[in-house]
Amino acid sequence: QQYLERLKNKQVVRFASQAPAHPLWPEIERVTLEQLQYARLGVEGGVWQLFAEDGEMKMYKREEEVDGLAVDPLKAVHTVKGVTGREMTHYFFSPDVRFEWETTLEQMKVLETIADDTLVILQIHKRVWPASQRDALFWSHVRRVPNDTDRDAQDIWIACNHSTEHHEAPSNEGKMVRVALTVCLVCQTSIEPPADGGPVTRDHLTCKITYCSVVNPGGWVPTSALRAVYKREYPKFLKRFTQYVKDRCDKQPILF
Ligand code: 6CM
Repeated sequence: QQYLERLKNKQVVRFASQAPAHPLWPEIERVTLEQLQYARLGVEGGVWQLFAEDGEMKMYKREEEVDGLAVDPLKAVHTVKGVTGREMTHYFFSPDVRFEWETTLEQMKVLETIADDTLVILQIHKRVWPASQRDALFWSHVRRVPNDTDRDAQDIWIACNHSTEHHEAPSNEGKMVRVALTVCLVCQTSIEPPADGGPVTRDHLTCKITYCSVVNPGGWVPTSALRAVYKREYPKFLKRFTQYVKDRCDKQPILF
């Protein structure tokens, strides 16, 4: 009994984030859990339009405009072998490796470390002609979520990015147009245990991924040009990012 108590406390310490003390926390908690529910909804029902497909990867969009600006919600599903959900979301969240896979970036700065799992980040994206250059200021949070629908299944991992404000980067300064974004990457690992009862290796892992994104470009941009950029850039991003994580994890111990 004492041992179980100690184990429980150890886990609480290990998994508790320092973020709950921060004023942004209620929003981080709400948006992250909303995004998780949203990602888990299927793409059936006729509102989602398939616009890109490559092997296991499928990308869907809904064409929507706000004040004449395209803000098309995007949802992508993918299945990647040999990695875990924890590894996927870790590399999506970690600013240390962002330039390894994010090709739209010019500069990036961590403005605030709220906790190990929660950051405020300012990004300057490459200019795409004929539009003005864009920046993005968002909090970024990663967490493990116990799988309540199937207790035997692996936990779910989510990384969530959502636009915010910060005194170090007011949006009305400079010539950048600030985009507004809500993005999530939700991952779940499944393990096909070896028939001979041997150890689980990367050959026995499959990671199911859902990536959702809504970006408001924040200022004038021709809708058809924006949609053409998204059609090219989103599949490129997801293929490059997942391949990066596979290569990075290969020959490394598995992080469940
Ligand atoms: O989710 C992705 N990346 C994350 C880390 O960088 C993060 C950032 C998302 C920013 C997306 C906004 C890009 C701004 C694009 C400029 C629009 C102007 C185009 C003008 C066309 C004429 O969540 C991957 C994001 C992949 C984006 C393709």
